[in-house]
Amino acid sequence: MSLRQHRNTYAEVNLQAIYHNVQAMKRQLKKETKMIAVVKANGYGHGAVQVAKTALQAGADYLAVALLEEALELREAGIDAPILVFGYVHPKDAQVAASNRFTLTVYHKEWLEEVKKNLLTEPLHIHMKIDTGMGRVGLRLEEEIQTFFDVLEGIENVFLTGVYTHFATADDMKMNMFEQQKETFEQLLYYVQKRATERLCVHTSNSAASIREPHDTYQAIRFGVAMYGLYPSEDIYNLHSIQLRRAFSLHSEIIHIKKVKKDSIISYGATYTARDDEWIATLPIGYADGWSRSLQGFHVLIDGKKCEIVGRICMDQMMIKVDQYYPIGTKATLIGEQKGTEIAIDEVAEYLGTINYEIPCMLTNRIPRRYKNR
Ligand code: PMH
Repeated sequence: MSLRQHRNTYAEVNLQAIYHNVQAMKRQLKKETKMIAVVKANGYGHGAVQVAKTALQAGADYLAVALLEEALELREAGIDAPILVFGYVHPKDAQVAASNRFTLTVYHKEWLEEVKKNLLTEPLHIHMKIDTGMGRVGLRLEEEIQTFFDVLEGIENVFLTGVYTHFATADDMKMNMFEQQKETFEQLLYYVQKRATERLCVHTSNSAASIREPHDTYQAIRFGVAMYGLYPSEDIYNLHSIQLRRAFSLHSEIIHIKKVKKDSIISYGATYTARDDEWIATLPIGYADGWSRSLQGFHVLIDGKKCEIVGRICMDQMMIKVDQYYPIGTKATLIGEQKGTEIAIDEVAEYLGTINYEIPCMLTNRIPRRYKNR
């Protein structure tokens, strides 16, 4: 899309911050603990290839994505590191995974039975997923684990090299479900290790668990949201045990400005009426960019000052109320810092009633990502 070079609305991703966050986490881990950098969903909206390269330079050992397509994107960009795919990959695509040296997540004996029908020309590594309470995917019972191994042992070229689970409440210091999941995992891990033929890479910790208990992590951690400089929750932030740097900011510029008379109407649905004679500026960003219509009433920064988003947010544009005339081309910051004032991703998330994870992910690929390395 040629828009990528020409648009004056863009996200800026500070790769130096990502580098810092990887190293800050690594310093807290035991020396032998590996780091799996989670770059699914286009690196949580930051750009998978650039984040992956930066994370590897900073000392991450593996990458993880959700989809086969996402893994292929990394390989096509020349990234050679081991890649774990968290999500479901159809058995017919096992050969593609094997040829590209991807590690797949498996939690069905039926999946193995399908793969068994066609001999893979290269070895395929898999990690077993155990469901210890998240209720999403994974083996839950000892019997399921035993039958999984029964099928696996009859298949050539498929090797179990790891086992993992995922926590539902590691970011919430009050929930003891975290402890229960750890306990369930320990119990089921016993049966897995008893039948495994090689030493497994065991991993359970997401960002929250890694920050809470950096020394209690098995062989690897899966480092996601904190790598991007976002705390998984207020509880984790309040531990004050790691200083993260935010990597993402979002900018646009004024493309039109006018003084409207008191009682003038702004935008679709006539939901805003000027309370006075007011300066109204237009910014070229809208809900088709992922800047949700629900952000009406929130604010952006112009000249370091918070300016209200007035009227309905349109598909490609929105209006803001400014305190004075500003020339066309004046920079607007929607996320990030301007003259010492900041709009954090967490504030946008709170206004929308969601979590910080969702904000960079929801901004579509109409918004080019620019990379800063200093
Ligand atoms: N491991 C798995 C299996 C995950 O799904 C995720 C994030 C992570 C690790 C990293 O978690 P973190 O970003 O909290 O460090 N998965 C998701 C998800 O599915 N929805 O929100 C986050």
